[in-house]
Amino acid sequence: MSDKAYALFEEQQQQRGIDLKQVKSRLKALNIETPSWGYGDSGTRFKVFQKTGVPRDPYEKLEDAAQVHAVTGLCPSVAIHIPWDKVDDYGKLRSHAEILGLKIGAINPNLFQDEDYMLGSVTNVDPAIRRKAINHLLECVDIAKETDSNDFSLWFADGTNYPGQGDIRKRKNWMLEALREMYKALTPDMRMLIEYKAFEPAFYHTDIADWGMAYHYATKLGPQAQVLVDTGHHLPGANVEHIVAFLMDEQRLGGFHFNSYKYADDDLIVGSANPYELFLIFYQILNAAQDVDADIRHAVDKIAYLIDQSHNIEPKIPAMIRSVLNVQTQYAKALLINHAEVEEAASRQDVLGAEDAVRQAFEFDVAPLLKAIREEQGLPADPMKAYLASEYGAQILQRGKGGASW
Ligand code: PSV
Ligand code: MN
Ligand code: MN
Repeated sequence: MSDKAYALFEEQQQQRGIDLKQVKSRLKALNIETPSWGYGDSGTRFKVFQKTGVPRDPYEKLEDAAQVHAVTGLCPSVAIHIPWDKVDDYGKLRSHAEILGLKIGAINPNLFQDEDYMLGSVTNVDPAIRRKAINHLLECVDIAKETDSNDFSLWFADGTNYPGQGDIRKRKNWMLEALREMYKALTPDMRMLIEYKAFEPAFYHTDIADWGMAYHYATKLGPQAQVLVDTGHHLPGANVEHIVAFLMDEQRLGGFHFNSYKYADDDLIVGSANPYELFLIFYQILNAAQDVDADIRHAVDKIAYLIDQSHNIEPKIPAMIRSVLNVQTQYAKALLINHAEVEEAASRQDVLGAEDAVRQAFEFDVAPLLKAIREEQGLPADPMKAYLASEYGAQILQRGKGGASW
């Protein structure tokens, strides 16, 4: 792609009244956290396929994550999952991340893989199991102090498979009790990002099934609790961008787990099935970023963007690079929306004009823009190509099969 392509793009956007300086600086500020579990072996309930070259421990997961950051410049932090990423010395893990130019990001407590949790963790009818689950949440707060992490992504598999199996109202209150105890243990910079999911593994009811329930707990707890929107956790047809706009307006949108789905929690590469949805999510975020209310604008700056995927048939590092680039591409497109034009058409009640003003931005080819910012940042013009041309993919094959898995 030539500089001519960028010159043409620049001219086009200037004519549309787009401030490219601002677009570029926003693009350069974009950070997308990658998940440690996206580098390990993962699968479905049918099979976890073992790949050659998968990291054998949390240290190697960070090494792979560093490769993604090196070629994209977008991923300076890595979320960890406890106990999948349990180590003896979290200070050492943190130093390892720092040497690699990374930071340990969100801590994800795991309250779904222990035999004791079959009928629930924090909502289990047995007080001893509830205690054990709360202790794990508190242990994660201690780990976060050692890794210098501020965010917790809290997803609970708790729910029931049959009517009558559990007392839904009692479980609702046990959930709040557990969250309250964890909230009290937070330091002032920490945030609880409460995730919801419509169903799976529980199929009759899930204790935090949708954004309204997550929002309820967040407001009961206080300002350090917010909602985490995992794009794969909705029932088909849900308008995710509406949820995003609503939560931002309430200053309770803490972050995202990005992935793509067609049917349910498919955990596929973000932007692969529905890139327009991702673009429209960013449209809502950028709309809030211009709000007259400074508190809403500041809340937008604090949104955590995380990938939450399990690559089970595709090679892990390139799959992660693909995801991150898909997010960057849709964000770049959304930055080309002329909000004044949308608003003007909407205020004239020009339905088609308003829709056109939004969609137009999606239809631009942003490749020249992305290439230009990568050049300015000293990054490879084509991150995927650069990774594939590196020796790293071949080197890690020495690790053999049987790497870390969930
Ligand atoms: C659950 O489906 C989820 O999306 C939660 O975020 C977990 O922490 C993650 O997957 C990994 O199991
Ligand atoms: Mn998730
Ligand atoms: Mn999920």
